[in-house]
Amino acid sequence: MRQMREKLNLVDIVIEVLDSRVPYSSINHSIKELIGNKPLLFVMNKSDMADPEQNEIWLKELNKINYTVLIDSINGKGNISSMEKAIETVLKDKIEKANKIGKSPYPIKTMVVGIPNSGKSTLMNNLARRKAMETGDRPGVTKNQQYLKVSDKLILLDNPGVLWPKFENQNQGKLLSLIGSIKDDIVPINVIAEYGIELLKELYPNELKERFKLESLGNTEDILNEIGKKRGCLIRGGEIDLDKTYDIFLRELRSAKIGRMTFERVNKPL
Ligand SMILES: Nc1nc2c(ncn2[C@@H]2O[C@H](COP(=O)(O)OP(=O)(O)OP(=O)(O)O)[C@@H](O)[C@H]2O)c(=O)[nH]1
Ligand SMILES: [Mg+2]
Repeated sequence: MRQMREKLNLVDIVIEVLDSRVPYSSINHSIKELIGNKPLLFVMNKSDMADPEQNEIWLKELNKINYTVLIDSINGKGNISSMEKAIETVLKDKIEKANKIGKSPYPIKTMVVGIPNSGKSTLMNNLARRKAMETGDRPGVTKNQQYLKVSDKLILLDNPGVLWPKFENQNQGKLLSLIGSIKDDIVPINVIAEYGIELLKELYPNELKERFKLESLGNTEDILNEIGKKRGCLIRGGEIDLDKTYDIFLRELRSAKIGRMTFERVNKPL
């Protein structure tokens, strides 16, 4: 946060990269406080892993808070132009003002922020059409701020992912662990997996049943045991290897193999 504050005066706009699977909990409200009046653009990333219907609902909802664009950075280069357009829309007044006095508004300097693993560096690589930034499917890949010149019109500044100092409630921490934005050694893996099962029972019961060939959905412990059995996670004596089961379940959930899912609902607190 300190590093971001130091660079704030040098940029024209801040892009906050959100994870579409947790649209509300991936907003870091202390960023808004930090940047004050600096223009802010929300980008709903990883939309290809989120529930398509919920994507549209959340896009409308987030637009009530702040200008928001929905993109799918992995598939399709069409997103690049929608990003560029969104940046120009948010900076419309500034660009017009500069043009009026015959000054170039370019290059637009953009600071890219967001929770760990939301896809900031990937988005930057896509915008630059080359793999300039290191990316990886775990939180904490980017460790330092780094500039990337996309073109004569656009310069981006990557930042390490940050979480806010205090969660609104305990479930928020579990939710961010569930999607892989918090390192697995922070919240115990059984707690994350059990929370995941509970959420799926409520929001996506059919997908859960289908993926693991479950006949019915009983209590959470039974479901995890059943998944372990179905996947052959056994230790000597025929007991279920629960650690292995948690790992399989979380891996499949995080990679959207169970289905495209959004874990938060508009107007429904965690
Ligand atoms: N399916 C899908 N995967 C994505 C998308 N964007 C990024 N990813 C993947 O998500 C993982 C994290 O991407 P990064 O770009 O490293 O994320 P980051 O926000 O820079 O992460 P930190 O630097 O650790 O904070 C990588 O495995 C990417 O391939 C997306 O839109 N869809
Ligand atoms: Mg990164």
